[in-house]
Amino acid sequence: MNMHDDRDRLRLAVQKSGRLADETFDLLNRCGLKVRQSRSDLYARVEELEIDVLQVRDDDIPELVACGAADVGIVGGNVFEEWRLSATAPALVPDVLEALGFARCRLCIALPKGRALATPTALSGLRIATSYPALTRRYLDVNGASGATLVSMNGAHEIAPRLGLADAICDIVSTGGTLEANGLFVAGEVYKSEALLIGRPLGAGAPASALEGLRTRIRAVTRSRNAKYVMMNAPRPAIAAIASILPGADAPTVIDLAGQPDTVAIHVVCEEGVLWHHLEELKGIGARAILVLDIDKMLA
Ligand code: PRT
Ligand code: ZN
Repeated sequence: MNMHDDRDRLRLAVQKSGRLADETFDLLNRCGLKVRQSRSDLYARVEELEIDVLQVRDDDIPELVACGAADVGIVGGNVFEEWRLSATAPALVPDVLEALGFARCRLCIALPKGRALATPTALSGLRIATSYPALTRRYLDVNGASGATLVSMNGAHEIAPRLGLADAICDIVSTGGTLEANGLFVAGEVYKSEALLIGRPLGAGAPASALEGLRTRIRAVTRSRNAKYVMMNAPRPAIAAIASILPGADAPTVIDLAGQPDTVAIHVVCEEGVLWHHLEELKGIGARAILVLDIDKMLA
Protein backbone atom coordinates (compact mmCIF):
# COMPACT_ATOMS: atom_id res chain seq x y z
CA MET A 1 0.00 0.00 0.00
CA ASN A 2 1.21 3.50 -0.79
CA MET A 3 2.00 5.24 2.49
CA HIS A 4 0.12 8.30 1.28
CA ASP A 5 -3.19 6.45 1.20
CA ASP A 6 -2.98 6.59 4.96
CA ARG A 7 -6.02 8.60 6.05
CA ASP A 8 -4.45 9.25 9.43
CA ARG A 9 -2.69 12.19 7.81
CA LEU A 10 -4.27 15.58 7.19
CA ARG A 11 -4.53 16.43 3.50
CA LEU A 12 -3.77 20.05 2.65
CA ALA A 13 -4.46 21.39 -0.87
CA VAL A 14 -2.32 24.33 -2.00
CA GLN A 15 -1.69 26.13 -5.28
CA LYS A 16 1.01 24.41 -7.31
CA SER A 17 2.41 27.59 -8.83
CA GLY A 18 1.19 31.14 -9.17
CA ARG A 19 0.61 34.17 -7.00
CA LEU A 20 -0.45 32.16 -3.93
CA ALA A 21 2.13 29.40 -4.13
CA ASP A 22 5.29 31.20 -3.00
CA GLU A 23 3.66 32.83 0.02
CA THR A 24 1.89 29.59 0.93
CA PHE A 25 5.19 27.69 1.02
CA ASP A 26 6.79 30.61 2.83
CA LEU A 27 4.04 30.43 5.46
CA LEU A 28 4.52 26.68 5.88
CA ASN A 29 8.24 27.28 6.19
CA ARG A 30 7.78 29.92 8.86
CA CYS A 31 5.52 27.44 10.65
CA GLY A 32 8.55 25.15 10.81
CA LEU A 33 7.02 22.77 8.27
CA LYS A 34 9.25 21.49 5.49
CA VAL A 35 7.44 20.10 2.48
CA ARG A 36 9.33 17.16 0.94
CA GLN A 37 8.50 16.93 -2.74
CA SER A 38 8.53 13.59 -4.47
CA ARG A 39 8.22 13.23 -8.22
CA SER A 40 6.40 9.95 -8.02
CA ASP A 41 3.77 10.67 -5.39
CA LEU A 42 0.60 12.69 -5.74
CA TYR A 43 1.10 14.10 -2.25
CA ALA A 44 4.20 15.82 -0.91
CA ARG A 45 4.95 15.00 2.70
CA VAL A 46 5.43 17.21 5.74
CA GLU A 47 7.56 15.50 8.34
CA GLU A 48 7.06 17.68 11.40
CA LEU A 49 3.26 17.19 11.51
CA GLU A 50 1.03 14.46 10.07
CA ILE A 51 0.26 16.41 6.91
CA ASP A 52 0.35 15.53 3.22
CA VAL A 53 0.28 18.34 0.66
CA LEU A 54 -1.62 18.19 -2.62
CA GLN A 55 -0.50 20.76 -5.22
CA VAL A 56 -3.19 21.85 -7.68
CA ARG A 57 -4.73 24.77 -9.61
CA ASP A 58 -6.20 27.27 -7.15
CA ASP A 59 -9.66 27.10 -8.75
CA ASP A 60 -9.94 23.40 -7.83
CA ILE A 61 -9.17 23.85 -4.12
CA PRO A 62 -12.70 24.62 -2.79
CA GLU A 63 -14.18 21.64 -4.64
CA LEU A 64 -11.38 19.29 -3.52
CA VAL A 65 -12.08 20.24 0.10
CA ALA A 66 -15.85 20.05 -0.40
CA CYS A 67 -15.69 16.53 -1.77
CA GLY A 68 -13.11 15.29 0.76
CA ALA A 69 -10.13 14.73 -1.55
CA ALA A 70 -8.45 17.28 0.75
CA ASP A 71 -9.36 18.13 4.36
CA VAL A 72 -8.14 21.72 4.23
CA GLY A 73 -6.90 24.12 1.57
CA ILE A 74 -5.21 27.49 1.16
CA VAL A 75 -7.00 29.59 -1.42
CA GLY A 76 -7.81 33.22 -2.28
CA GLY A 77 -11.04 34.47 -0.72
CA ASN A 78 -12.12 35.62 -4.19
CA VAL A 79 -11.88 32.08 -5.59
CA PHE A 80 -13.59 30.53 -2.55
CA GLU A 81 -16.45 33.04 -2.53
CA GLU A 82 -17.00 32.69 -6.29
CA TRP A 83 -17.10 28.90 -5.88
CA ARG A 84 -19.48 29.17 -2.88
CA LEU A 85 -21.90 31.37 -4.83
CA SER A 86 -21.83 29.28 -8.00
CA ALA A 87 -21.41 25.65 -6.82
CA THR A 88 -24.54 23.69 -7.58
CA ALA A 89 -25.37 21.20 -4.83
CA PRO A 90 -21.88 21.03 -3.30
CA ALA A 91 -21.19 17.96 -1.18
CA LEU A 92 -20.35 20.37 1.65
CA VAL A 93 -19.40 24.03 2.01
CA PRO A 94 -15.99 24.28 3.72
CA ASP A 95 -15.58 26.67 6.67
CA VAL A 96 -13.14 29.55 6.71
CA LEU A 97 -10.69 28.49 9.43
CA GLU A 98 -8.07 31.25 9.30
CA ALA A 99 -7.56 34.50 7.39
CA LEU A 100 -3.91 34.39 6.37
CA GLY A 101 -3.16 38.04 5.63
CA PHE A 102 -1.33 37.57 2.33
CA ALA A 103 -2.33 37.74 -1.37
CA ARG A 104 -4.45 40.75 -0.47
CA CYS A 105 -6.31 42.15 -3.46
CA ARG A 106 -9.68 43.59 -4.47
CA LEU A 107 -12.16 42.42 -7.09
CA CYS A 108 -13.24 45.67 -8.73
CA ILE A 109 -15.44 47.02 -11.48
CA ALA A 110 -13.31 49.20 -13.75
CA LEU A 111 -14.31 51.56 -16.54
CA PRO A 112 -12.38 53.39 -19.25
CA LYS A 113 -11.20 56.78 -18.01
CA GLY A 114 -13.50 59.59 -19.05
CA ARG A 115 -16.56 57.40 -18.70
CA ALA A 116 -18.26 58.79 -15.60
CA LEU A 117 -20.37 56.60 -13.37
CA ALA A 118 -22.71 58.64 -11.18
CA THR A 119 -23.94 55.63 -9.18
CA PRO A 120 -23.42 51.86 -9.46
CA THR A 121 -26.99 51.67 -10.82
CA ALA A 122 -25.63 53.24 -13.99
CA LEU A 123 -23.84 49.95 -14.72
CA SER A 124 -27.21 48.61 -15.85
CA GLY A 125 -27.17 48.21 -19.59
CA LEU A 126 -23.36 47.87 -19.76
CA ARG A 127 -21.41 44.77 -20.84
CA ILE A 128 -18.94 43.70 -18.15
CA ALA A 129 -16.09 41.27 -18.89
CA THR A 130 -15.18 39.02 -15.96
CA SER A 131 -14.15 35.56 -14.85
CA TYR A 132 -16.07 36.11 -11.59
CA PRO A 133 -19.69 35.97 -12.80
CA ALA A 134 -21.28 35.02 -9.47
CA LEU A 135 -19.56 37.72 -7.38
CA THR A 136 -20.13 40.31 -10.11
CA ARG A 137 -23.79 39.38 -10.47
CA ARG A 138 -24.32 39.66 -6.70
CA TYR A 139 -22.75 43.14 -6.70
CA LEU A 140 -24.89 44.25 -9.64
CA ASP A 141 -28.09 42.90 -8.06
CA VAL A 142 -27.37 44.53 -4.69
CA ASN A 143 -26.67 47.85 -6.44
CA GLY A 144 -29.74 47.93 -8.63
CA ALA A 145 -27.82 47.22 -11.84
CA SER A 146 -29.25 43.80 -12.70
CA GLY A 147 -29.66 44.91 -16.31
CA ALA A 148 -25.90 44.64 -16.98
CA THR A 149 -24.71 41.80 -19.23
CA LEU A 150 -21.74 39.66 -18.23
CA VAL A 151 -19.15 38.72 -20.84
CA SER A 152 -17.18 35.64 -19.84
CA MET A 153 -13.39 35.89 -20.22
CA ASN A 154 -10.63 33.83 -18.65
CA GLY A 155 -7.86 36.40 -18.79
CA ALA A 156 -6.68 39.74 -20.17
CA HIS A 157 -9.93 41.43 -19.14
CA GLU A 158 -8.16 44.78 -19.12
CA ILE A 159 -8.05 44.89 -22.92
CA ALA A 160 -11.74 43.98 -23.40
CA PRO A 161 -13.00 47.59 -23.51
CA ARG A 162 -10.36 48.59 -26.11
CA LEU A 163 -11.30 45.55 -28.22
CA GLY A 164 -14.94 46.54 -28.04
CA LEU A 165 -15.80 43.24 -26.30
CA ALA A 166 -17.16 44.97 -23.21
CA ASP A 167 -17.84 48.43 -21.74
CA ALA A 168 -16.35 47.62 -18.33
CA ILE A 169 -14.46 44.86 -16.58
CA CYS A 170 -14.64 43.19 -13.17
CA ASP A 171 -11.19 41.90 -12.28
CA ILE A 172 -8.65 41.56 -9.49
CA VAL A 173 -6.74 44.72 -8.63
CA SER A 174 -3.66 44.75 -6.49
CA THR A 175 -1.39 47.73 -7.13
CA GLY A 176 -3.69 49.23 -9.78
CA GLY A 177 -0.83 49.26 -12.31
CA THR A 178 -2.62 47.06 -14.84
CA LEU A 179 -5.72 49.28 -14.82
CA GLU A 180 -3.60 52.41 -15.12
CA ALA A 181 -1.63 50.99 -18.05
CA ASN A 182 -4.88 50.24 -19.85
CA GLY A 183 -6.59 53.57 -19.23
CA LEU A 184 -9.12 52.15 -16.75
CA PHE A 185 -10.21 53.34 -13.28
CA VAL A 186 -11.88 51.61 -10.34
CA ALA A 187 -15.60 52.38 -10.33
CA GLY A 188 -16.68 49.98 -7.60
CA GLU A 189 -15.32 47.42 -5.14
CA VAL A 190 -16.99 44.03 -5.40
CA TYR A 191 -14.94 41.94 -2.95
CA LYS A 192 -11.91 42.40 -0.68
CA SER A 193 -9.77 39.30 -0.71
CA GLU A 194 -6.89 37.63 1.11
CA ALA A 195 -5.64 34.06 1.29
CA LEU A 196 -7.76 31.82 3.52
CA LEU A 197 -7.33 28.45 5.18
CA ILE A 198 -10.58 26.62 4.47
CA GLY A 199 -11.53 23.22 5.79
CA ARG A 200 -14.16 20.53 6.27
CA PRO A 201 -15.27 19.43 9.74
CA LEU A 202 -13.03 16.68 11.12
CA GLY A 203 -13.96 14.26 13.88
CA ALA A 204 -11.49 13.39 16.61
CA GLY A 205 -8.38 11.61 15.39
CA ALA A 206 -4.98 12.15 13.88
CA PRO A 207 -6.00 14.52 11.03
CA ALA A 208 -7.89 16.70 13.55
CA SER A 209 -4.84 16.96 15.82
CA ALA A 210 -2.58 17.67 12.84
CA LEU A 211 -5.00 20.46 11.89
CA GLU A 212 -4.92 21.87 15.42
CA GLY A 213 -1.12 21.87 15.26
CA LEU A 214 -1.17 23.58 11.87
CA ARG A 215 -3.64 26.25 13.03
CA THR A 216 -1.65 26.99 16.19
CA ARG A 217 1.50 27.49 14.14
CA ILE A 218 -0.29 29.58 11.50
CA ARG A 219 -1.76 31.87 14.17
CA ALA A 220 1.65 32.32 15.76
CA VAL A 221 3.11 33.36 12.42
CA THR A 222 0.26 35.57 11.18
CA ARG A 223 0.00 37.36 14.53
CA SER A 224 3.66 38.32 14.29
CA ARG A 225 3.48 39.36 10.63
CA ASN A 226 3.02 43.10 11.22
CA ALA A 227 4.26 43.19 14.77
CA LYS A 228 7.66 44.67 15.58
CA TYR A 229 9.75 44.58 18.71
CA VAL A 230 10.63 48.20 19.40
CA MET A 231 13.37 49.35 21.76
CA MET A 232 14.09 52.96 22.66
CA ASN A 233 15.65 55.12 25.30
CA ALA A 234 13.42 57.80 26.81
CA PRO A 235 13.21 60.24 29.73
CA ARG A 236 11.69 58.45 32.74
CA PRO A 237 8.65 60.84 32.93
CA ALA A 238 7.71 59.94 29.32
CA ILE A 239 6.96 56.25 30.06
CA ALA A 240 3.18 56.68 30.39
CA ALA A 241 2.95 58.91 27.31
CA ILE A 242 4.89 56.39 25.20
CA ALA A 243 2.71 53.51 26.39
CA SER A 244 -0.41 55.43 25.38
CA ILE A 245 1.04 56.51 21.99
CA LEU A 246 1.82 52.90 21.04
CA PRO A 247 -1.48 51.09 21.53
CA GLY A 248 -1.34 47.34 21.28
CA ALA A 249 1.81 47.41 23.37
CA ASP A 250 1.03 45.46 26.51
CA ALA A 251 2.53 46.99 29.63
CA PRO A 252 5.93 48.04 28.25
CA THR A 253 9.10 46.59 29.65
CA VAL A 254 11.03 49.40 31.36
CA ILE A 255 14.71 48.89 32.10
CA ASP A 256 16.97 51.15 34.18
CA LEU A 257 20.13 52.34 32.47
CA ALA A 258 23.35 52.17 34.45
CA GLY A 259 24.60 55.62 35.44
CA GLN A 260 21.60 57.42 33.87
CA PRO A 261 18.89 57.77 36.55
CA ASP A 262 16.68 60.05 34.40
CA THR A 263 16.63 57.80 31.33
CA VAL A 264 15.13 54.33 30.83
CA ALA A 265 15.11 51.77 28.03
CA ILE A 266 11.55 50.92 26.93
CA HIS A 267 10.72 47.73 25.00
CA VAL A 268 7.29 47.28 23.41
CA VAL A 269 5.65 45.07 20.78
CA CYS A 270 3.54 47.07 18.34
CA GLU A 271 2.25 47.22 14.78
CA GLU A 272 4.76 48.63 12.32
CA GLY A 273 2.18 51.02 10.83
CA VAL A 274 1.41 52.47 14.26
CA LEU A 275 5.09 53.08 14.87
CA TRP A 276 5.59 54.98 11.61
CA HIS A 277 2.47 57.01 12.29
CA HIS A 278 3.72 58.13 15.71
CA LEU A 279 7.45 58.35 15.08
CA GLU A 280 7.68 62.17 15.18
CA GLU A 281 5.51 62.29 18.30
CA LEU A 282 7.80 59.78 20.04
CA LYS A 283 10.86 61.81 19.10
CA GLY A 284 9.06 64.94 20.31
CA ILE A 285 8.70 63.56 23.84
CA GLY A 286 12.35 62.55 23.95
CA ALA A 287 12.52 58.97 22.61
CA ARG A 288 16.00 58.28 21.23
CA ALA A 289 17.94 55.34 19.76
CA ILE A 290 14.74 53.75 18.48
CA LEU A 291 15.49 50.22 17.26
CA VAL A 292 12.92 48.11 15.40
CA LEU A 293 13.28 44.32 15.19
CA ASP A 294 11.30 41.71 13.27
CA ILE A 295 9.43 39.12 15.30
CA ASP A 296 9.53 35.62 13.93
CA LYS A 297 6.61 34.15 15.90
CA MET A 298 4.31 35.09 18.77
CA LEU A 299 3.43 31.83 20.42
CA ALA A 300 0.92 33.00 22.99
O1 PRT B 1 -2.74 28.46 -12.30
P1 PRT B 1 -3.78 28.74 -11.26
O2 PRT B 1 -5.19 28.55 -11.74
O3 PRT B 1 -3.49 28.01 -9.97
O4 PRT B 1 -3.59 30.30 -10.86
P2 PRT B 1 -4.30 31.59 -11.49
O5 PRT B 1 -3.51 32.03 -12.68
O6 PRT B 1 -5.76 31.38 -11.64
O7 PRT B 1 -4.17 32.62 -10.28
P3 PRT B 1 -2.93 33.53 -9.85
O8 PRT B 1 -1.78 32.68 -9.45
O9 PRT B 1 -2.69 34.62 -10.84
O10 PRT B 1 -3.59 34.24 -8.55
C1 PRT B 1 -3.92 33.47 -7.44
C2 PRT B 1 -4.63 34.37 -6.42
O11 PRT B 1 -3.76 35.43 -6.03
C3 PRT B 1 -5.86 35.11 -6.91
O12 PRT B 1 -7.03 34.28 -6.93
C4 PRT B 1 -5.99 36.20 -5.87
O13 PRT B 1 -6.59 35.69 -4.70
C5 PRT B 1 -4.53 36.52 -5.54
N1 PRT B 1 -4.02 37.78 -6.16
C6 PRT B 1 -3.38 38.76 -5.47
C7 PRT B 1 -4.05 38.14 -7.46
C8 PRT B 1 -3.43 39.39 -7.55
N2 PRT B 1 -3.02 39.75 -6.30
C9 PRT B 1 -3.32 40.05 -8.84
N3 PRT B 1 -2.78 41.15 -8.90
N4 PRT B 1 -4.55 37.54 -8.57
C10 PRT B 1 -4.42 38.13 -9.76
N5 PRT B 1 -3.85 39.37 -9.95
C11 PRT B 1 -3.79 39.88 -11.36
C12 PRT B 1 -5.11 40.47 -11.84
O14 PRT B 1 -5.93 39.46 -12.41
C13 PRT B 1 -4.66 41.47 -12.89
O15 PRT B 1 -4.40 40.87 -14.12
O16 PRT B 1 -2.84 40.93 -11.48
C14 PRT B 1 -3.34 41.95 -12.33
C15 PRT B 1 -3.57 43.22 -11.55
O17 PRT B 1 -2.49 43.50 -10.73
P4 PRT B 1 -2.06 45.03 -10.45
O18 PRT B 1 -0.99 44.91 -9.39
O19 PRT B 1 -1.55 45.60 -11.73
O20 PRT B 1 -3.29 45.75 -9.92
ZN1 ZN C 1 -6.76 29.77 -11.22
